[in-house]
Amino acid sequence: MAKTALITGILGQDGPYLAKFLLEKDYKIYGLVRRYSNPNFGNLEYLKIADKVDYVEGDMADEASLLNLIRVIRPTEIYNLAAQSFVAASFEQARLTTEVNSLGVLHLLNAIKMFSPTTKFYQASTSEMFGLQHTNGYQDEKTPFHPRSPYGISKVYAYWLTVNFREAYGIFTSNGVLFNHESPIRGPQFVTRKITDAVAKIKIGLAKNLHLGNLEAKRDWGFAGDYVEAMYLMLQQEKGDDFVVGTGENHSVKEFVELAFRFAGIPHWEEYVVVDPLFKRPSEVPELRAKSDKARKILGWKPKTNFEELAKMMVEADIKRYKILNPKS
Ligand code: NAP
Ligand code: G4F
Repeated sequence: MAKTALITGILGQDGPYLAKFLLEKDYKIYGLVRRYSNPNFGNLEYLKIADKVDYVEGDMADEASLLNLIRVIRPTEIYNLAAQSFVAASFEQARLTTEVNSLGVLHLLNAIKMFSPTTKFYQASTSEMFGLQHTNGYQDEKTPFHPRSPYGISKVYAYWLTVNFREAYGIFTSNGVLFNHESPIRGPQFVTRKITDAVAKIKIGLAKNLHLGNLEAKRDWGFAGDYVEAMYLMLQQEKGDDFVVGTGENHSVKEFVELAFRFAGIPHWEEYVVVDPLFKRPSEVPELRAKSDKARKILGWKPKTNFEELAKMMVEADIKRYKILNPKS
């Protein structure tokens, strides 16, 4: 019988890439969509799979909706990708971030325990949990947590709850501790997409500059399309476990800016970029870099797309998008 997967966060960045990957493996996909006056299926349309998903309604902040859903569909696997995932917003909306990212996971795990204890559960954990901590310049599964935002804190709760349901109730649960991953359908508020979107607009004369915060922050950036394979592989193991997933290389925001302008063929990026305190955070994570030896060894996973290829893919996609919208440019 075909495997079934419930993907929460189906309308975000990772949801569509994961759905596409699992559809190619003949899964039946349920995608959780919350009540919205006007839901946006644009990312699924971009990957040409919007009509291949069974949409189900519910909200991570509404326990009853999740209990009922799991009772009815009892999927083989759940990939919990739903979150208030924007770190900067979590400082202003800490309670909402906690309700969705922490308590939402409690609701889902309780639903599994009560109605579908053989369902395997993937939790979208994050390198933001490490915050200031590192082990010789890297973060791996043994690095302690020191989150620097309400977002990071909310994800630490969810991480440990995921571990606890494995240890206390024997449920198959795994944490994928993923480092930053991007794509042409990355949300426009995140720094890489903000940069490639602005560069494309500058290129065709629709914008004159780009306001950014901390240009010195370093991230380990990979391609979302590569990372969803690691999520899948985690749920195909004999038992649940926790894995760090990243490229092992990091780069500064400034390096990403330089590359994006270069790929767009625009010289002198400094003439366009304005450092704006509005985009600086009350507490920053200065540097993240993954040591994903465990994922490479046990899952056999490795990234396929490097930093330059990622930046080029995103710049080209945004330029193409604006050219279609402005054919005379
Ligand atoms: P994303 O683009 O922000 O997508 C998050 C999704 O969660 C959106 O589709 C959103 O729905 C949904 N959501 C938010 N609140 C919800 C609620 N109350 N009920 C139901 N759905 C809700 O995030 P992403 O980049 O795909 O990341 C996927 C997951 O991985 C997130 O949990 C994120 O925290 C985590 N993560 C991401 C990265 C990364 O670099 N991308 C790295 C580590 C971990 P709407 O479309 O309706 O707003
Ligand atoms: O692109 P960002 O907003 O991503 P951030 O904060 O690293 O979080 C992302 O990755 C996490 C994994 O590590 C995920 F868990 C999380 O859900 C999200 O997907 O910011 C990256 C860096 C930060 O240091 C930020 O301060 O870029 C810096 N930055 C500088 N100027 C900016 C800007 N970030 C944004 N969003 N906008 C700016 O103007």
